[in-house]
Formats: sequence, C-alpha cells, structure tokens
Amino acid sequence: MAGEPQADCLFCKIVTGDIPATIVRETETTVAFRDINPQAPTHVLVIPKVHYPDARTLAEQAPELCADLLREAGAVAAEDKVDDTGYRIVFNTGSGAGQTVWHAHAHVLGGRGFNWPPG
Ligand code: IU
Repeated sequence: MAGEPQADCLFCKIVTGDIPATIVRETETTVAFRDINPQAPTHVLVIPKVHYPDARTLAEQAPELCADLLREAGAVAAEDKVDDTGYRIVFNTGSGAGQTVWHAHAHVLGGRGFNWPPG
C-alpha cells in the first residue's frame, strides 16, 4: 500500500538502515545512495523515505515529494560535479520499462555521454 512501510521492500530497509547502502545525501523526506550496479561514473538512486511503489503513484499521491526527489537529484549532480556537463534523471516505471524494485526511485546518472533515444 502506498505510504505504508513495506516489510519486504529492500529500499524501505535501506531507509531504516536494516540494509546497508552508500548514502550520499539525506533529507527529511528523501535518501540518496549509490547504485550497487552503477551504469555511469555517477549513478545514485534518490528515493522517498515513505513507500510508494512507482513514480506514477508517487506523483498522484504525493506530488510535493516528486519535487523533493527532483531537487535532490540536482543536489546529487552538483555534489558529484556532473551538473555542468549534464546528467540524466530516469524513472523506470513498470516492468516493461525496466523497473525491478517497487519503491519509487529516481536514477541520477552522470559523468559520461548519453545516447538518445535511450536503449
Ligand atoms: P530499477 O529502475 O527498478 O531497475 O532500478 C533498481 C536499481 O536498484 C538497479 O539499478 C539496481 O542496481 C539497484 N539496486 C541497488 O542499488 N541495491 C540493491 O540492493 C538492489 C538494487 I536488489
């Protein structure tokens, strides 16, 4: 259920500290940590502390939290010094688009060039 902590959710466990992660930033509402399987020199996931299963649910039920995620994505890029060269923010939404973890998250990717359209 959206908004409730999920006992079987890996990212909820990262929020509580039950599963370790390399946390780079934390705010009252968000946590940002390095992806364990980085696809770029900077690959950080920004998540809401409260559980929402995907970006669409998050946007519909907590739009202010979406703004927090996007603001934090920019802060991560600035801290990793990839904001000048450009960075990519990705919300894989649905299994067909590659979503594998059902706790909304923004990928922040930077430090290399990117193709368009994406693969
Ligand atoms: P996706 O958009 O749902 O596919 O992204 C999930 C990401 O979570 C993916 O890039 C994984 O490498 C990453 N991840 C992680 O950082 N730590 C973990 O313990 C697990 C997945 I499982």
